[in-house]
Amino acid sequence: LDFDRLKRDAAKAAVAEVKNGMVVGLGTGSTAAFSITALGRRVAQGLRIVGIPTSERTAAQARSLKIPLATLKDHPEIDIDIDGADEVERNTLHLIKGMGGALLREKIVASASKRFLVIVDESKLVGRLGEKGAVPVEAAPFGWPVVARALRSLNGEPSLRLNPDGSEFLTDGGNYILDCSFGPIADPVALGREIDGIAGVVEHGLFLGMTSQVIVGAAGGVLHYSK
Ligand code: A5P
Repeated sequence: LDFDRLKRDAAKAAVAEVKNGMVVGLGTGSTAAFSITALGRRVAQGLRIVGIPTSERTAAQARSLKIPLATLKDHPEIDIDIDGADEVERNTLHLIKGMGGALLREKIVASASKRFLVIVDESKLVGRLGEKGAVPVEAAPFGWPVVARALRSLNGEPSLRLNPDGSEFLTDGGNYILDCSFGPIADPVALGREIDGIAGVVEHGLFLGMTSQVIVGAAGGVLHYSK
């Protein structure tokens, strides 16, 4: 399967929903990057929008395509947010996000959006969150060992995210990421609440009850899931 093609198909379908005058949340990651490319093309053809980027990387891409950018101070309410995900739970549309490290800004932007469109290729659909990967947990550098210990007591296996050179990975907010494996998560809402309750946790990658629609690039064509 050509996953880039599937990601691009999903991204294009999402960008078709953007209309003149909208405030648009710009996601982060390889799938979201295709949506920003598609949006840049529409802006070049005369579409008038402003984008709120969810990472420095996304802001740089948007600037290079001359997509006008703004901040949450200008627009605390966003019309539509288009972003990728690492796992999508089929029945609930709950998500795991943050393998790209942008989860904090991504969650703020998604929470401020009237519509949150999630774009994925079909490999991201799961029966249970946690089936494939870890839950990224953003932690204040001062407190990360305490956060790691608390995550272990929730039966997670946290591992501090490192750069290829062995230094600690830093988020745009200057925090660390603990990638925490839980295996298949029976009750994501309860787990999310427990993680939220740990002092030193800045944010976690469980995006629960936030999704408006999932647009899936699949070999047989684009699929739309909403609740
Ligand atoms: C970034 O922090 C993430 O939440 C991404 O949205 C997620 O990791 C999906 O990325 P890909 O589209 O590159 O798989």
